[in-house]
Amino acid sequence: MKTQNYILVLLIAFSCAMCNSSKKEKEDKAVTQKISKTDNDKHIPLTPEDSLKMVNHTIEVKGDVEFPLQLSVDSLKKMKVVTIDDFKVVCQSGQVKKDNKICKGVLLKDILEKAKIKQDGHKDRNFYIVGRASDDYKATFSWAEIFNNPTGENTYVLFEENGKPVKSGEMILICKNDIKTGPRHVYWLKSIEIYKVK
Ligand SMILES: Nc1nc2c(c(=O)[nH]1)N[C@H]1C(S)=C(S)[C@@H](COP(=O)(O)O)O[C@H]1N2
Ligand SMILES: [Mo]
Repeated sequence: MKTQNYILVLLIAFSCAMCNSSKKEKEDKAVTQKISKTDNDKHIPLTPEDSLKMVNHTIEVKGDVEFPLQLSVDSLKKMKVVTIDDFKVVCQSGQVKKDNKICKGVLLKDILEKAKIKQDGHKDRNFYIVGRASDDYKATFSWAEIFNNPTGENTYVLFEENGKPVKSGEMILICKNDIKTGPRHVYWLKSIEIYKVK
C-alpha cells in the first residue's frame, strides 16, 4: 500500500473512533450546555423536549466493582423494594420543593452489594460513591456512610412517588436523613460510580 493510502485509512479510522460517543451523550451535552450557560443557582425550566432528552431508562453501576450493572426500573422491582413514607425535598435555601406521602425504591446499599465493591481486605474501606445525572449534577457518598452508619439505611434509588413512576427521569437517588434533602436528591440519575481514594 502506498504511504498516502495508508495515511488515508488511518485518518478514516481515527474519525470513526471520534464519532463513537453515543447520540444520547451528545444530546445530554447539548442540554447541559444550555443549563450551564445560565446562572447555576437558578432553576432553569427546560422545554418538555429537552427534559425528555435527559431521561435514562437504565442506570449504570460502574467503577471499582466486580460486577458492573445496568439497572432499569424493572430490575429494581426484582430486588428488595422498600416503602418510604413522608419524604420531603428541601433545598439548601430551606424551600420545600416536594412533599411525597409515599415512595418506593431500593437501598443503595443493596445495589452496591450486588455490584460488589472490589475490596482488598477488611481495611480497604476508602471508597466514594458518586450518583451522577444526565445534566452532570452529582452527589457523593462515602463507603463508611453507606456501610457503617445509619445513612446506609436511608439512601435509596427511588422509582415511584405517590403511586406513580417518578417524574424527572425514571430513577432518583435520595438520602432521607440529610438535614437538607435537596442536595443529595439526584434526578435524571444516569450512573452510580464507585471509586477508591487514591
Ligand atoms: N439532575 C439534577 N438533580 C438535581 C438538581 C439538578 O439541577 N439536576 N438540583 C438539586 C437541587 S438544588 C434541589 S433543591 C432538588 C430539587 O430541585 P428541583 O427544584 O429542580 O426539583 O433537586 C436536586 N437534584
Ligand atoms: Mo437546591
